[in-house]
This record gives sequence, C-alpha cells and structure tokens, in this order.
Amino acid sequence: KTRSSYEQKLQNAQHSVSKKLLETALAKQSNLIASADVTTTQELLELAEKVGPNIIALKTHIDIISDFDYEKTIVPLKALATKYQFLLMEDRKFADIGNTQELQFTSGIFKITDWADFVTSQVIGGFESLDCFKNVGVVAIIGMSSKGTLTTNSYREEALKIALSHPNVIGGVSQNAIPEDILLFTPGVNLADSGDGKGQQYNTPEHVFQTLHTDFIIVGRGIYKSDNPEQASITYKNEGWRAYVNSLEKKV
Ligand code: UP6
Repeated sequence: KTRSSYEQKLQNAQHSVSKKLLETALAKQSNLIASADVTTTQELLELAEKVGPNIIALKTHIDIISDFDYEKTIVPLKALATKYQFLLMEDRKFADIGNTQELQFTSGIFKITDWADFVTSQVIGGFESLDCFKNVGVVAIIGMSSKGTLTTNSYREEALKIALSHPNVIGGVSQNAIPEDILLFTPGVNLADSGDGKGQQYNTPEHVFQTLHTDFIIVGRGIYKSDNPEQASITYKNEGWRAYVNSLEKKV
C-alpha cells in the first residue's frame, strides 16, 4: 500500500489543527518539528528565532524552563510563531484523570490552554480523560521510542482505539505505523547517533518515512545541540522532505 500525500490528508482532515499543520507543511515544504529541550527563556527564544523558518512546529517541555514567566517567555514565543508561521506543541504527556488533566492544562503558572496549538497526552486515563482538551489538538502517545518501553503491541492497539475515536485527537506519537485517519508524529530521529546512553533510540528520517509512513519528524538534540542549529534545521528539513517524497513513490 502506498501512503497518502499531505494534500490528500488535508482534504480529509476534520480538525482545524490538523488542517493548519498540513497547510504549513505544504507551504514550507517541511515536515520538521524541532524539540526545544532547553532550560532558559533566552535559549528557547534564540532557538525559535534560528529554526523558525524551517519548521512547522516547535515542541516545548515548558516545565523545564527555569526562569519561566508568561510575559517574558510565552508572549515573545508566540510572536516568533506568528512571524515564522509555526505552531506550538507542548509535550506535556498528560497522564492522569480528566479533572486533574484539566487543571494541569488550564492552571498553574504555565496556563498551557492559553498558548499551545496542540499538546501530547498519554491515553492511560481512558477516553474521557481527553475531553478537557477542547480548544487544542491532542497527539496521543501510542508508542514510545525508549528502550524497554511498556507500550507493547496490545497496549498500542488499545491506545489506538481511543486515539482514533476521540474527536480532540489529531494524531499519535509512535515508532510503529498507524492508520492514516490520524497524523503520525515520530521522535527519536537523529542523523548522527543511534542512541544517547539513557535509553533513547534513534532512526534516520529516511527510515521512519519508509517503514512507518510517518507524517512529521521530531528532532531535539540533532538540532539544538548542534554547533549550528540553523544549518541543522535546514539539513533535517531537507532530509525529511526528501524522505517524504521518496515514501510517496515506494510501496511498503
Ligand atoms: N519524545 C521521545 N520519545 C517518545 C516521546 N517523546 O523522544 O516516545 C520526546 C522527548 C524529547 C524529544 O521528550 O523532547 O522527543 C526527543 O529529543 P531528542 O531528539 O533530543 O532525543
């Protein structure tokens, strides 16, 4: 079976965030999401400025920013997202009952609901635990990239049932192929390394497009730890797009 193109997926997309992601991918000829796993506001904004033109989304772990301040961190970050036309993906990986997730999403100092275009969530809390993410898109964690993960075949099957049936869900994070009804996001992508000595396992963009028919690659250290993050984002953008085009031609 050959994969669907971004154009085909855009025609079938129901959720406004799926549409925006696919439109941005086509407009920028990019399927790259940069993971900004840096710990200060300055590093976060500098990285966004450098990689902004080449990415479709910036993925944050906002709770690792030591000097977080809504006015100083989020306001300028949103301005950069508008300037360079990328979305904000908060990788919160919610994993609790619906009521608690709702509080974590709307309250505290981060107020994720006010600025994230889409968020990641585990589905371990069941279908209704995702109801609170009304104004954003949810990317469900189906399978993890780390060695020894408990996201076994049977877990992934059950997680997918929730992801495919919940109206707030736009996609899944996985290291395995998933049905094309939702978008596939794949982290654990690096051109130089095969692991990080802490359980992370890496594949190349070519591999994940060819074997998983992924839609979007998520790259952290391959970009922000590189000597030249701007150049690295161009390299991953080009490699990702080339791998996508190749995957349109080849059958799996
Ligand atoms: N991430 C994974 N694997 C998963 C889910 N999420 O690596 O299964 C996230 C990590 C990190 C990023 O939390 O932010 O993707 C990968 O970063 P790296 O490229 O530096 O390894």
